[in-house]
Amino acid sequence: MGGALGKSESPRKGSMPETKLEAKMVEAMQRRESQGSSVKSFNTIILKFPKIDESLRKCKAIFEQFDEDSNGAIDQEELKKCFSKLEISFSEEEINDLFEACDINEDMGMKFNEFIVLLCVVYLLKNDPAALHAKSRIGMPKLEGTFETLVDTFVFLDKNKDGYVSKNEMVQAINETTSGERSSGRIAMKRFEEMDWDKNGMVNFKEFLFAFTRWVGIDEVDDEENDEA
Ligand SMILES: [Ca+2]
Ligand SMILES: [Ca+2]
Ligand SMILES: [Ca+2]
Repeated sequence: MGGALGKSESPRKGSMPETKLEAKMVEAMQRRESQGSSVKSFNTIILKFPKIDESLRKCKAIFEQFDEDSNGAIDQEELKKCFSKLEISFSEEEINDLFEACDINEDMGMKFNEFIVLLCVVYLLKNDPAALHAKSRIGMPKLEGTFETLVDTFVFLDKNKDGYVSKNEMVQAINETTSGERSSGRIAMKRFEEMDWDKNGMVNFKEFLFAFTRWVGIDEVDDEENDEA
């Protein structure tokens, strides 16, 4: 592992929000972080993987419902209809920003894993005090429990509550779990590198979610059906 010496936790390098949407995401995350996390260890999260996986897969029906032309992806128009049906009130600009942010393979469509990430980001953003009275934030009460678990996990990992998970924080979380096993540092690094896909040393909530869908194996299932490349 490269010499990770020097300044402990060098402050906020690379952690400035790059887009308006990311700034909002960080703000919403920090608001949520002030409420703390019920997650006690990384292990408890791993134990929840199968349940989270199952719940997210049920999302497939929703996905198919909104993929009106059944081409395996939700395009911008389909997404707008989806939002209006779920009564998620976002401006046109916000929807476009979200779409762009979650379309990581840049094919102008939300594939299943991208759609899940998008919904979960929406869930986070809708955690505003004004909406607290609402029972359901995005019109899918069953899924929202799973989304909350994912948010809670991120809150657990983000020790300094700046809205990003740094490499050090990931190492810390894994070390707490496996108390001093020699392999744990390497596992933490590997997990972190899987999450930090733009390699700037910081993981935001969106990156975390994409990694998560990969860990539970959701993108694979989706890819089998779409073999245009
Ligand atoms: Ca479609
Ligand atoms: Ca895409
Ligand atoms: Ca952090």
